[in-house]
Amino acid sequence: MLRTVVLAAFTAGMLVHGGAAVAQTYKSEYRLSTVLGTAFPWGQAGDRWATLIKEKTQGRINVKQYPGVSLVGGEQTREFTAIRQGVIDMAVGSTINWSPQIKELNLFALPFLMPDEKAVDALIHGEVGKDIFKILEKREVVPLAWGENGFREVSNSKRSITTPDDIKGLKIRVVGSPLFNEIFTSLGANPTQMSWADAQTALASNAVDGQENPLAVFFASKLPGIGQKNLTLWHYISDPLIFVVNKDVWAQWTPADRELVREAALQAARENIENVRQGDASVLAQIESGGTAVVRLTDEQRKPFIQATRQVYEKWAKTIGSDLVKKAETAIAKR
Ligand code: X2X
Repeated sequence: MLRTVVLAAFTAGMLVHGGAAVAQTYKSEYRLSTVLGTAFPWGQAGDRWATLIKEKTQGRINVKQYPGVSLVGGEQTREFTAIRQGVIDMAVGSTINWSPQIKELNLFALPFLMPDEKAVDALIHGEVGKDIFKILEKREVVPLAWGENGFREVSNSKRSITTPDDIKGLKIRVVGSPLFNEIFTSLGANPTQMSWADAQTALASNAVDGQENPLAVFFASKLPGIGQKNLTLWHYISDPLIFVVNKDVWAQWTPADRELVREAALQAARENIENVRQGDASVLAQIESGGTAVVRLTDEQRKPFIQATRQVYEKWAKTIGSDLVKKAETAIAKR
């Protein structure tokens, strides 16, 4: 019904008033959800997408960003459901946060699957990325582009981590799917699941000892200032971001505007990935000069971590789908 009205308005608008008639059928504001705000590459990505949409559509589509997943009261693992329900119109969301609803997204959290940025690119810009977009389309959202939160490194307030033994007994905050609990349990740690908002309070009060997040998040959240003085670069997983639009919202827009929203997403996502990757070196330098002890694991030092988590990897590969995991492993081997 709505679609018919929009199309009719579009046709009439084309014939009679140029683009003007179209705008009347659009919402006055589209709500864009992100977990992090503009102090972080993730929030900047959402902000940039919104700005580009406004520019490209000459104001026909007006997007407002809601950071802190405030549209779902900060409960980031409920974001995907809220997009489907139309509580959220569009999002730049993390594979981790949506993985409780879409089991295939756990792929990116298989421990030590992606050793470097080229491996990430082999997935998101290859067949695997296309397969996952098809899965999202079946779940009634419109996926437009892949961005990046980044490689997740582990920090804690107690001691340097260079071997799995060092992580034993540490209380580590994790998020998202049960896969994270299993990874940290396999390493002998004591994982506890909570939202990012709660995590910062828990870290500050020493209710938990550690956490894992990309360098840009660690730094801009000022975690060293709340006692997170030990950081280990182990590159165990990288969390891609996905730019999506609710399917009914998408259907409201004219084909020409949809194309502009897609172009805007692709551009914002490209810039986001560049920002994260180019920013990492300077962020790391600032972390180190601020007094955080940084351990860089060598390939040799990573091996016992890979071994310790291997059973979890194999178990979850079946949950995710062995074909998809094999496709990912092959794409990474060929990178
Ligand atoms: O909660 C986290 O750790 C964060 C901010 O990285 C995500 O939303 C996945």
